[in-house]
Amino acid sequence: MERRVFLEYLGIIGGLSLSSNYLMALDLNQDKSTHLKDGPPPFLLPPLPYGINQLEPYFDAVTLEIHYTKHHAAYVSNLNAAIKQIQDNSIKLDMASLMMMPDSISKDLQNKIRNNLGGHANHSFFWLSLSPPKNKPTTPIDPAQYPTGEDRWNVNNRLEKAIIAQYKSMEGFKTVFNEAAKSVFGSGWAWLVKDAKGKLSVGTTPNQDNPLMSTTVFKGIPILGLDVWEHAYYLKYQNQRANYINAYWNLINWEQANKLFES
Ligand code: MN3
Repeated sequence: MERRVFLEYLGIIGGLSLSSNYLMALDLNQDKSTHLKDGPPPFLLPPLPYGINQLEPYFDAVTLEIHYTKHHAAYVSNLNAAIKQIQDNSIKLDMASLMMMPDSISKDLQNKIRNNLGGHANHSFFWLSLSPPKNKPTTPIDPAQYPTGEDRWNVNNRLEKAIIAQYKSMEGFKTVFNEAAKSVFGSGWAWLVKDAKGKLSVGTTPNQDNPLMSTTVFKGIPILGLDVWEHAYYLKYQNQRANYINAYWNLINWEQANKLFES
């Protein structure tokens, strides 16, 4: 799938239907017609769909800027460096193919691709899964007292209905998701995914692994994903990961999550 689809997904190209799933949305691989002549086309750092300070106060601008322009950008450049080393011309250099970790790639290179492709895909997805808060607090609030985020839920959406059917209530789901996010030892991600039949599950992946990778134990199609690496929160929240997780509920783009669930 082409770059156009990703741009559609971001809403940059108006009037066209949104892409139908996560991988199509994230496959940033550009014009494949040229890569056989010129080497693999580079993956690109996608634009942030909001300003760097628009997720305040929940995600602060300094952390977001470093996260996006340093961490995410490094995954992209390291990924591009790794795929340049792939010797096997039969390997397709798109996200879906690379996530299957082709056997003909050396273990060392597989690890580089796993970490950096995962880092690139997960962060691209993460930025898209957030949106600015509607009602910003006008005075500083202790993060332990942040709102619950339930003003962002739309219980008429299919996703929220499916969540309530499976987890009894949105609050019940929130508890399960928060516990998963808190349980990640070291660095990793918490996810809400669906299987091929639309059944939901919550789980985690270590490091930059992704539920779509062949190497991952927890599998599914991502609907929501939360970065719980310390680089995502430490400047603002220090060791209080639970406060960062609570803040996240004020930024979840449920409209988009619902579109992914329905696709
Ligand atoms: Mn991160």
